[in-house]
Amino acid sequence: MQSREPTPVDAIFYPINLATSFVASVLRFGAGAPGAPAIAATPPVLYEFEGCPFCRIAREAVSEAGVAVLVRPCPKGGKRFRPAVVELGGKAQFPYLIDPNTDEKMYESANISRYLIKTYGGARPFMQWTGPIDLLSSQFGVLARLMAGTITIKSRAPEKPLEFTGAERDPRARLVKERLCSMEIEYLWRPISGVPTLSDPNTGASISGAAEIRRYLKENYRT
Ligand SMILES: N[C@@H](CCC(=O)N[C@@H](CS)C(=O)NCC(=O)O)C(=O)O
Repeated sequence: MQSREPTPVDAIFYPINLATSFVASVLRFGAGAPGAPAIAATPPVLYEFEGCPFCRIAREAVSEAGVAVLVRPCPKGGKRFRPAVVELGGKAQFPYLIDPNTDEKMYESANISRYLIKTYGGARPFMQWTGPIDLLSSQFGVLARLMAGTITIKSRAPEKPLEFTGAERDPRARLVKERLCSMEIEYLWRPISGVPTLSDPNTGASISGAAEIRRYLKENYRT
């Protein structure tokens, strides 16, 4: 069930969250605009977490490539998907990408970015031309959000992955992805511009708007 009214805490903190998320987007000079949509027979799987500056670089490439990916969030201390990365790749390092369409598996944000662009299209994300500023500004972006999406929040795992649309560059979408990440909720991410939307095949719910989605996640999946 989704209540209509924000709690007083949400009403106070949401505008602050939105403002600092906007700062994070500005620090990236608006990088992460969705490119032309690309089709993958099966979505590549991205293991990452929002509070990781390297993972942002990989997510911006996902956006640029316009390809939908299955995100398996791996915040620090996460138990749901982190172990799989160690098992599959040999170490806990993020981001990590698996593409079932080509059987490619890889660490390293630069390799992931190059691979996605080469395989699914788009141009090299522009921040990568800035050399060390790329990582530095991504780190500042993490700090602007007080490292949101780094630690876990107790949650119940949905049976089927949720489906989320929103652009990497969009401050509202970031607020949703941070929440999904901390709750270790797997989701099919379609990097598309516009108001963020969430569909939940487990309940049939369809929600738009970041504040509403965050509330839905809290009410339905927090334990
Ligand atoms: N050179 C790697 C660095 C990746 C990296 O250091 N990621 C950090 C998170 S920001 C990590 O995996 N730390 C170990 C952990 O979170 O357990 C890249 O560009 O992907």
